[in-house]
Amino acid sequence: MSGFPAGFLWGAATSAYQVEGSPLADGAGPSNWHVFAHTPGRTHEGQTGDEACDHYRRWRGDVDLMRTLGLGAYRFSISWSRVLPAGTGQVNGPGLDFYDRLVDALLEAGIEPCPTLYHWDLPHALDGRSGWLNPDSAQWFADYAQAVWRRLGDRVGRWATLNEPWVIVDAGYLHGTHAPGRASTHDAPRAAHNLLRAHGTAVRAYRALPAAQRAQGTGTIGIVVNIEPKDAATGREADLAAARRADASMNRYYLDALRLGRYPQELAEIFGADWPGYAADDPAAEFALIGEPIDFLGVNYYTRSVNRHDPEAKPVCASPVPQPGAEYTDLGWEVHPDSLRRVLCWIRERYGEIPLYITENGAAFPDPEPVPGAGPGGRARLADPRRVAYFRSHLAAVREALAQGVDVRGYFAWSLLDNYEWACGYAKRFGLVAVDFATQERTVKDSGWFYRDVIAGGGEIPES
Ligand code: IFM
Repeated sequence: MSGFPAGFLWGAATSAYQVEGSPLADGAGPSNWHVFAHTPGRTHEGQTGDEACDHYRRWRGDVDLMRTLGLGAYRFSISWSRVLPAGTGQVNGPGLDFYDRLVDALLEAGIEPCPTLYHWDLPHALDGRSGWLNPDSAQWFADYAQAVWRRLGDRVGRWATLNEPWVIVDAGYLHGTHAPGRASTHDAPRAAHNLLRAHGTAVRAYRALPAAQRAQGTGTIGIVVNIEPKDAATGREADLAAARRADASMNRYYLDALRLGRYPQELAEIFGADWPGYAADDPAAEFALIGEPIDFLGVNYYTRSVNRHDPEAKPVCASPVPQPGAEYTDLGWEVHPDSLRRVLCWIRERYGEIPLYITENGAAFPDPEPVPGAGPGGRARLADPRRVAYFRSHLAAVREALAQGVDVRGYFAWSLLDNYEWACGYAKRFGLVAVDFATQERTVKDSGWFYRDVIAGGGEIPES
C-alpha cells in the first residue's frame, strides 16, 4: 500500500509566459509581462520570455515527454493576450487554436489537461486601463474565461481561475518586483479585492454555462493559492505578532475571504490609512460573490518562514530569520517538508472539508551539465540528488496528511521543464526536465525518472 488513494492525480505544472515563448505569434497582443521584461533593469540580466522553452512550437515533443514520465495530468496556463489581444473585445482564433491542439494531444496521450486561466500575464492593454485596480477587471476576466470555455470547455473538466493572488498583489502591486511594477500600499489591497471579485465572477459564469461547455456536463472549477506557515522566531510577543501579520498578509488574506467571507483583522494594521475597510457585513464588499462555492482548492507549497518583528520591513513589519543547520534552495527557501503536512491539515481545520490538490511543489537547485549516454536507454543523464530528496520528503509529507484524513486528490510537481523564473530569468532551475536554453534540448533529470517511478508505482516512494 503506497498510502496514496486509487485515482490520485499525478501531474506536473508550467505556466504560459514561463514556457511558451513566441509571445506575439499568431495575432497575440503583448502582455504586461512582455512589456515588464523588456523594460531595462526589471529582470535578471534583462532576460525575457521571448523564447523561454519554445513550448509554443515544441509542444508535441513536450507532450511526448509527459507521456514518457507517465503523467496523469498536466497543469498549464492560458495566455489571456493570445485569446484577446486587447484584453477585451475581439477574440483571436489562432491564439485559441494553440490550446485547442494542446488539449487534444493531451487527451489522446491519456493526460488530463488542467488549465489555469490567469498565471500573472495580463494583457498590456488592460494595464493601460488600470489593470486589477479597475473594478471592471472582474467582468473582463469572466468574459475572457467564457471565450476560453466556448472553445475548450467541452473537453476540459478541471479549471483554475487564478494562480497565487498573493504573489500577483505582493510582487506586482505592493513591492513592484513583478509586472505591472507598482509599489503602493494604496493599490495592493484594491488589486487583491478585484482579483477575488474576478475569481467569483468567473466561477458564477462557469456555473451558468450550458452543459455542452462543461466536460461531461459537469466540470469543476477552483482557485490556486500559495501557502507558507509563518512561524515566530522567538516566543516574544513582538515576534509572535509579526508571524501573525505575515500569516494574515499571505495565507489568511485570500482563504479567509474565499471561505469565511471576511478579511483578517491584521490587514487594517498592516495597510493603515490605505486599508479600504471591506467590512464582512457590507454587501458592497461582495463577499458573497468572492465566496461563490468552488469544487476544489489548489495549494502551492514550497517553504515556510520563521519571522521576527522588523519595523523596517514595511508594511508587514516581519522579516524571515535564517535557521541554523537548515537546507535552503537556490531561491533562499528553507526545505521544510513537514510544513507541507501542516499546511494541508491547517486548511482542513480552519476552512473545513474541501478537495485539495497540491498544484505546485518543487525546488530550484543549480544543476550540473548532463552527461551524454549515461542515462536510461543511452540518453544523457543529469544527476540532481537534492531535488530528488526534496520530492521524496515532500511526497512523504503528503502521504502523512492523507493518513491524517486530509482529502488530497492530486499532486503536481513544479515544474515539468526548467523555465523562465520571472524576474530571476533563466538562472533558477525547477524542472524535472532540464532545458538547454541555447539549443532547446531537453534532458530528463534523475528527479524526472524518480517521479516517473513514483507514478508507475501508484505513489510508492522508491528507496534511495
Ligand atoms: O515559478 C513560480 C510559479 O510561476 C508560481 N509559483 C512559484 C513558482 C516558483 O517560484
